[in-house]
This record gives sequence, C-alpha cells and structure tokens, in this order.
Amino acid sequence: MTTRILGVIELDNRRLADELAVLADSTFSSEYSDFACGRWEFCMLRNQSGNLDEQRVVVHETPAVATPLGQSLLYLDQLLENHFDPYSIRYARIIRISENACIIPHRDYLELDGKYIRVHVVLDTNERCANTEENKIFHMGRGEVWFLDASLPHSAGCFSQSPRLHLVVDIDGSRPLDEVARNVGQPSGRNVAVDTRTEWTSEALESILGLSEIISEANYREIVAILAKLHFFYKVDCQAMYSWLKEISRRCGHPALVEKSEALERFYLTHRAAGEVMTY
Ligand SMILES: O=C(O)CCC(=O)C(=O)O
Repeated sequence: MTTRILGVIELDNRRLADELAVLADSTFSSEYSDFACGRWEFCMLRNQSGNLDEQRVVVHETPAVATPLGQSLLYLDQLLENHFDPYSIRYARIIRISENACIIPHRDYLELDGKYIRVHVVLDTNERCANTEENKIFHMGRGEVWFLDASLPHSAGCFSQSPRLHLVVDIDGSRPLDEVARNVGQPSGRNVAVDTRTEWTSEALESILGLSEIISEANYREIVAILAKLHFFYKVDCQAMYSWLKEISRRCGHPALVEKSEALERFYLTHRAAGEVMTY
C-alpha cells in the first residue's frame, strides 16, 4: 500500500468543535455526485479562484485562494497555514461521509493532465469509518495526516450514525512527499491495517451474481451501491465490484446493462474525458 501516514496534529478540540458546528449547517456540493453511493459530499475551503461555485478539481499552477467559507473557518485556515506550504496548496476541501454512504471505488486524476499529492487530515471519525486501497482496508485516526495515493483504486465509507469529516488538501505534485506536511508529530506506530473483514467465499460470490435475476434499469444504481459497499465487510479488492457488475449484467441478458457496466468500469478505473460525468 503506497498510501501512508505522514504525521499527527494535536487538534484544539474546542476550536474544532465550533467549526464542525458551522460545517454542519453549511451547504455541501453535489458536484461529483456520480462518485457517491449515498451522502458522500464536499465543500471547498480553497480553490483556484476563491469562488465557492468553482467545484471541480483541475490541474493548475497557482496557490489556492480561500473561499468565503474557507475564510470564515479561522481554525481550519490556521491548520492549513501551519501544516502545509500555502504556495503549494491547489485545493482544500472538507469531505463528509454520512451514515451508510461511501465513494464508489475509483482512481483519481484520469481526466486530468497531471496529478496532485493528496493529503487527508482527519477531523472527525470513529471506528466504523474506513478507507480502502485495492485489497487493503485501513482506518485513518483523528488528528492523523495521511498521504493518499489517489491514482490507485480506492474508496472510503462511513457506517456509523455520526458523519466522518476529513480536510482533504491537494498539493502541487512536484513537491517531495516528505516535505508536504510540516509541524506534525510522529505517528503513534499503531497497526493501521487491522483487517477484521469476513473472508470472501464462492457462496457469497454466487449470491451476488444471483442479482442477475432481478437487476433492471430501475434498480441499477441501488445494485451498484450494494456492490460498492461489500468490500468494506469482506476481504476482497475494491475493484472487484466492476467484474461482478459486468457478470450480473451479462447473466441477465440485457445488452444495455452490459454496456452501462463496461462504461462504469472505464469511467471509474481506466479512462475519463475532462469534465465527463457518469449518469446511471
Ligand atoms: O476519504 C474520502 O472521503 C475520499 C477518499 C478519496 O476518494 C480521495 O481522497 O480521493
């Protein structure tokens, strides 16, 4: 796994709680909702223009500018200034995942001409939240700063009533990784990759392939969400959902669903045109 912890920040609980309360009442964007299975959402604190309506990530070369929301959250702004080189920041977002939601397994930067170094700072989490990369699952702990290798297939989910919030920072991709986060403490050395998931079995596989009996245009998106969440509970690679989906569609004998499933796999794992949005 190339994703790894870079360090730990001692969070100011009171100041953070105040700003999490502001975020709870803020508007989150539905941009990239084609990546969301349930309520996976974000809001911009810094972007290229400083305008809140600039919601998509593109590759650009200038230091990110605080949006009105970013300016109003003084503690989070201070975290960004203290722990990153502001000239290297290209975007800063809050990503929130609500109960029983996840982001569909995907690779980032496919549509971009270049890539960033993506860093997560964990603001609010609990043991029922997890990130995944290929066949690995791991928990990012509160106050931890992580490099996330977004170019590999990955996902993240929250399966508790309280939402999970990360501050996600995209940094100029030419920066050396060990200089990206500053003023951070040593990680605790805890085992971050404890995998308590159930073994994946041929019986489990056959039971989901049985969805071919009932899949239709009307329930396709719900079935995609079921498949996207399974790898959080079973020891299986996050990308496997696309093979399952193609096989379910093939077995049901509906050519439009086979085509749709192939399009999903292409879009999320191998190729996306700039600005392309997936509808399904
Ligand atoms: O943890 C999350 O909410 C999103 C993870 C992810 O897909 C990313 O940062 O690229």
